Amino acid sequence: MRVGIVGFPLSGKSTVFSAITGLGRDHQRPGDEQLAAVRIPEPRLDWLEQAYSPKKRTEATMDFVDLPGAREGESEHAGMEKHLPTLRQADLLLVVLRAFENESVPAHGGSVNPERDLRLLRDETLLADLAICSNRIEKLEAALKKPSEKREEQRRELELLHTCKDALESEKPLSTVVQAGEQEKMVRSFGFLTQKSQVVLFNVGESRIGAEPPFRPDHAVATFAICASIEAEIMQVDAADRPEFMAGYGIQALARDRIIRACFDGLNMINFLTAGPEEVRAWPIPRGFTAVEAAGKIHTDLAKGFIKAETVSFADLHEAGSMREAKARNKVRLEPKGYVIADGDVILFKHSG
Ligand SMILES: Nc1nc2c(ncn2[C@@H]2O[C@H](COP(=O)(O)OP(=O)(O)OP(=O)(O)O)[C@@H](O)[C@H]2O)c(=O)[nH]1
Ligand SMILES: [Mg+2]
Repeated sequence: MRVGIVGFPLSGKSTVFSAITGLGRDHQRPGDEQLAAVRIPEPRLDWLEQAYSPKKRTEATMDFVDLPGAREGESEHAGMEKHLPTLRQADLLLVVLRAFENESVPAHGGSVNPERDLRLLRDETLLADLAICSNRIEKLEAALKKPSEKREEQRRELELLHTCKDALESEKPLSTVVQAGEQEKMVRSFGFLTQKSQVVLFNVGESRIGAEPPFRPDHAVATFAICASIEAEIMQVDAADRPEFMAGYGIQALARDRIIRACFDGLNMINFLTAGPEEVRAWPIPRGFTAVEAAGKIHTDLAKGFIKAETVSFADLHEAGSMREAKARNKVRLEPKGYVIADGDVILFKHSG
């Protein structure tokens, strides 16, 4: 799972990266792409950890990528063109919009205007995808003039790409036209930017801490307003001292946990949980995964020798207080291979071999 941070120069992308990953600016080398894995908050593990006192606790992680800023003299666009290959590899885009006033930091376009910036960024992504679409259409049309075994496949791809092109030309993101399943598979390798889920982040000034986002953008899976510079600063403080600093700024909770979680949800991922004396652990899987697919995430042997998935929802386990009591209350089910996993299921896979 990879999140790419995008935004105009000096919108605060690297500051947001710091606020989320906790990596200070002194760890970041200007001119280099930065990548860091962050743990996805899973508060249900807190309770499981207490209940099982395991040797180890393991959360799932997600990668965040910050692109290098534009060099002096480079044109003042989002610089996306140069970074397209990196962005296309991301699963989700975290869009950073400048919403803070600070005279010493020049604003893109000469003024602070997040609405305009979002429009311009969207135009850039639409155009970038359109270029890929047109290119591929041309190639496919040429290929279809010659006899080939892949004719039928190529014709279907061409049809889909025409649908994509029409959507892009009427300024619709591809997330609204490409269907999950076969269509998604057909265009996956292109890494269309407008097909990716977007989380939009307004980077507001110190005076607007705690304010609501100024507007709710269309096609965003979640929207946040944060003061990235303050949150990045607080992340540099020892965890034990953070509450005091936060209180000083009137911040109740850092936005990072909610942002990471929103990215996870935006990717349509859920966690199932395993718990025992060795380890309590969160396992990320796409929503809709079956029990046998989930077992395969842990180990291929578990999928191969799959017998049943002993399953209890976290809520039921928590309410019962222990696995023994959950069983006594008939809350623990033996699910077959095709059972569709629900978020927060606590599972023990029964297997042979
Ligand atoms: N006042 C204020 N300044 C901020 C905030 N966020 C970032 N800045 C400042 O804005 C400047 C640019 O921030 P960066 O995080 O480097 O922005 P960027 O988008 O990574 O910039 P490039 O990588 O060069 O495109 C820095 O001087 C930050 O300290 C904020 O929330 N409030
Ligand atoms: Mg930067």
